[in-house]
Amino acid sequence: MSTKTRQRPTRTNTVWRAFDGPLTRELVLQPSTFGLSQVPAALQPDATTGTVCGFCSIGCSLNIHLRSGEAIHLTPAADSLVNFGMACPKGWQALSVLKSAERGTTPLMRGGRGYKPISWPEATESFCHRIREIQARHGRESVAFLSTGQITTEEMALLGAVAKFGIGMVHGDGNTRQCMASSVVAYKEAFGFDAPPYTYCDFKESDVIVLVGSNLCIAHPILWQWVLSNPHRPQIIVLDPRRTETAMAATQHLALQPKSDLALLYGLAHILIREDWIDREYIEEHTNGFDDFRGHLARFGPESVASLTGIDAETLHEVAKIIHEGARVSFWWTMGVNQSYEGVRTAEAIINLALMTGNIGRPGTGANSLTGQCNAMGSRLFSNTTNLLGGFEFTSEMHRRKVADILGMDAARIPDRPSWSYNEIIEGILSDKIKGLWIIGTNTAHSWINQNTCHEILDRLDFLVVQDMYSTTETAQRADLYLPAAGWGEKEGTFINSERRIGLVKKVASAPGQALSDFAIFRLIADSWGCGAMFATWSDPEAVFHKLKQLSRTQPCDITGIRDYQMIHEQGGIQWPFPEGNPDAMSDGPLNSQRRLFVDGKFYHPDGRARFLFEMPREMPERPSNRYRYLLLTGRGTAAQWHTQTRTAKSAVLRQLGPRKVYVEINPLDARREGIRPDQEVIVESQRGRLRAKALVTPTVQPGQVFIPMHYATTNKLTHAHFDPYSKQPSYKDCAVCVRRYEPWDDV
Ligand SMILES: Nc1nc2c(c(=O)[nH]1)N[C@H]1C(S)=C(S)[C@@H](COP(=O)(O)OP(=O)(O)OC[C@H]3O[C@@H](n4cnc5c(=O)[nH]c(N)nc54)[C@H](O)[C@@H]3O)O[C@H]1N2
Ligand SMILES: Nc1nc2c(c(=O)[nH]1)N[C@H]1C(S)=C(S)[C@@H](COP(=O)(O)OP(=O)(O)OC[C@H]3O[C@@H](n4cnc5c(=O)[nH]c(N)nc54)[C@H](O)[C@@H]3O)O[C@H]1N2
Ligand code: SF4
Ligand SMILES: [Mo]
Repeated sequence: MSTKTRQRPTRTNTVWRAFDGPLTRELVLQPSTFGLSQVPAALQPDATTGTVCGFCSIGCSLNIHLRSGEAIHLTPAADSLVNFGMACPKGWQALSVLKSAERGTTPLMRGGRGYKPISWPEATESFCHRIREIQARHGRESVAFLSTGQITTEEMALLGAVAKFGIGMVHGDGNTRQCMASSVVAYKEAFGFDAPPYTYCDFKESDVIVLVGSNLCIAHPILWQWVLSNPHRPQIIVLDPRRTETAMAATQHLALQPKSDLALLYGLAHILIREDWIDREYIEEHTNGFDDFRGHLARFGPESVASLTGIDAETLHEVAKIIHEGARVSFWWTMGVNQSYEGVRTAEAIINLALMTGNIGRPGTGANSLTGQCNAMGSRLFSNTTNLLGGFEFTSEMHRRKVADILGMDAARIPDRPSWSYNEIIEGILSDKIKGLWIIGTNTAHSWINQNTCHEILDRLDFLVVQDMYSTTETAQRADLYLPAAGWGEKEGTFINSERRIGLVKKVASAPGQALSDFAIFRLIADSWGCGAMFATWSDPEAVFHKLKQLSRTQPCDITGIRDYQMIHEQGGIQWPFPEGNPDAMSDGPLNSQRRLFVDGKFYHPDGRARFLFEMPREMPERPSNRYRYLLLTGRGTAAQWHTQTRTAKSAVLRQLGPRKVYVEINPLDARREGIRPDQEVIVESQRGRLRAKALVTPTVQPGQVFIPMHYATTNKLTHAHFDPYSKQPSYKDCAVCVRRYEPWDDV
């Protein structure tokens, strides 16, 4: 390990656990190992271009080295504002996952015995014919789409416009529902717009960093590097039931009981008020609802909070004091918060802490939700699913007219209702309201909660279209029609990263066979449907980008000051908002590269104030019982595995860096109690299904809890379909299971 990254050995030690093994250490830490001098002459690049990584939402800049216009290898961009010369294993391997025999090379139609290859005209004609037929028989709303945070913003916008304004669908949602919906609702309610306020530099400038349900070392490895580059020797407080890699590297780990966050956060707020450790001036000038919140907190004294959370009153007090003493405190959260039956209120409880202590709008502060996928943030603004394009409301006639005017379309074509959410679409299939479904860039049959029912449900459809890079995904294999899509690196467009930075992705490789970019597929479908004329000026991604700019005008996410793609490229990404005429856009010098929101204390509600929101905690719907003794937590396993592994499993290097087979982490006390030895095969069972796994006996999970990564096809056989009532986000991290030894007669 290089000495540079070992400024504070006690912390870095454990970080690299995620990448254990000499090979990966080099991959992550020493780009120079892969210096161009070592590349054989025949493979020397003749050009290099910059792009943004297509896996996680950090949005690392990568330099792609080309020969005759095709990528031959890549290195992380040393001058990047985001990743300063580093990448995690997924980034390093981004090109290798494109080359696979499992890539779709031609459209496929399900026939009598399996699938038969068809041409694009046949595919789009069949798509339109079947969908028209279903709509004629069951109504316009009987066909829906499910999309993704992993295509470009321009593709999302085109899909949302073609599907809703062209084809007349009303319902279309994205996999971002599984991921970000709770943060979206929390921000809208508290700030008046879905606006994560931070810039990554805040990790570097904080003196207290609070991470709630966020395993940065695994899920956002380069952000952990930002934490390590912090010169203030920050306090790092991690709230996570598991002793994750991040928790081990923190200065304080609160291993709270799962889903007791709300009580704990209210407990902290209670102490902050009691000790008068709050910023009265900030509360007075910039917020609403504090007095009611204070009243609500009366019930969350440290003693009762201790009994609910498992965190004693003294520790709670100590943490409140650290927050009070910090001059710059930043609060960050991810799926341990959002994926919950009370995710919205938990996110809002974090926002409340930032507001009441005045930790917002200044360097090193903020109530900061970390996004997951490379373009989840693009989806939040421009996918035309829950919001009308650009963060507008479908229900507002004024908004519909405004959007229609900008796009030169008939306002009557815009639905006057928001879409059903993902779970409502799935339930709609069950109640025969949805008969046709178009799935783009998400692997529903693996990743949706409670998979057994999900499989049955997908099989009920009259027509399932799956558009994916690979024809072998669990979902593609259930399709009536499969459309082969180009992936990251094979097309152009923009992504928006977690810190609201718009980055440019380039075409650096050719898609295999007849696979087409999603953009091209949406245009073909529009033409075949007969609504192509509506999209005549949506000719290429950059033309669409200019439309999105116009839609954003005067919205909080105004990007009218971005001249064109070239400007994004030159600046290494530009954070929204970036309105026309802003001082940065006017100057010839370099842009202010780290921009945060709410510097002036003005929020997006009409009165300019942020709101305190709160509610009593709810009962966990499925608590462990005598029969199902353990609470199952799920999440990310290693830095080398991405979600359902359709992409990462294609790389020989990445396959070496994550366990191939499903495993369950179980505490040594529980293992002993169940008579389970390390590495033994076990059965994990919930009320809904069971799976076979290898036991990883480890004290990183608490007694009474077990953990299984989401990367394995069987994990969601166990999960229990329940949701946050406001965001409709699935609560993936709490259901009751039993664990026992596998016996030879077990049929699993
Ligand atoms: N390597 C890798 N990186 C990824 C991804 C990937 O698949 N692989 N996916 C990306 C995506 S889309 C996302 S959304 C992010 C997710 O990033 P994270 O949210 O950081 O990842 P998770 O492992 O899902 O969940 C984080 C933690 O929540 C904890 N947790 C569970 N229940 C509770 C609870 O009740 N309270 C608290 N406080 N914590 C709890 C879990 O123990 C887990 O350690 O990662 C992104 N980055
Ligand atoms: N138990 C449990 N389940 C979970 C979670 C959990 O923590 N626990 N986390 C949830 C979260 S946060 C998320 S984000 C979801 C992720 O769940 P999914 O979205 O299902 O996961 P991916 O494997 O990323 O699937 C993306 C699909 O898109 C394809 N693809 C990639 N790029 C492109 C492209 O450019 N065009 C097209 N057309 N296709 C493309 C890939 O091949 C892949 O099949 O899983 C959720 N499920
Ligand atoms: S940290 Fe995220 S954006 Fe950076 S290289 Fe890894 S997957 Fe890509
Ligand atoms: Mo996610």
